[in-house]
Amino acid sequence: MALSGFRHLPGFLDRQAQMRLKAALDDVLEVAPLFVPVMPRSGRPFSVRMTNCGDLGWVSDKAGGYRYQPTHPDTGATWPAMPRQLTTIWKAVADGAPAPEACLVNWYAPGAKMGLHVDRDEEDLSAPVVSVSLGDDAWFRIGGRKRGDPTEKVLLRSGDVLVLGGDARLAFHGIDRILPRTSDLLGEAGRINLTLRRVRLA
Ligand code: MD3
Ligand code: FE
Repeated sequence: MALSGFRHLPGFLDRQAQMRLKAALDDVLEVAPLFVPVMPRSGRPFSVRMTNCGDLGWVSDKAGGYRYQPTHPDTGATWPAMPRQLTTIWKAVADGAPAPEACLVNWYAPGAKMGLHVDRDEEDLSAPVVSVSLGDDAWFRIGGRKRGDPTEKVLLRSGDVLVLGGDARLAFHGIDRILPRTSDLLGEAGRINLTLRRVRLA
């Protein structure tokens, strides 16, 4: 892997830690149901459903585009607090970056994917993004700073953590596909990815 700031920590969470995190997320989902984000201008829906926890959440709709806001786009309620397990993971791997403000929860049903993109809606682009995978395996793809740069694929499994800092922070990346029923953690086919992010400058 040519990108210096890319760290893959396979099996960072053991099965018990994954189950505890899943239980905490069930509480988040009860208060902040999954919504369908829609692309700016085209109005095309994402195949991934989303919600958030923490002070800020990432949302997207046709009129307002990509942004962070303190409230759920459908219910208008403030996002639920970030579970303690997540701030603990951030402290362990984020190299002293200021506290995370947003946790984007991505839900992949079988067939859902996420095209190659760069995450740059955050004001603080010096903090890493920390990703936690739960449930079915997925093929993650990461390239370079330019869309045409060569890419590599990495299999992400339940309990894996990724740290995307340095060069990797502004790299193109996406999810090609999930491998339904490769994990029994969620009790149904699908995958959850959590991304912890610092949004504003500290
Ligand atoms: C590399 N999520 O939410 S996580 C996203 O599995 C996103 O749901 C994917 O891309 C998922 O924006 C990939 C790994 C990841 C997350 C953020 C990154 C890789 C990243 C930000 C910059 C570079
Ligand atoms: Fe991303």
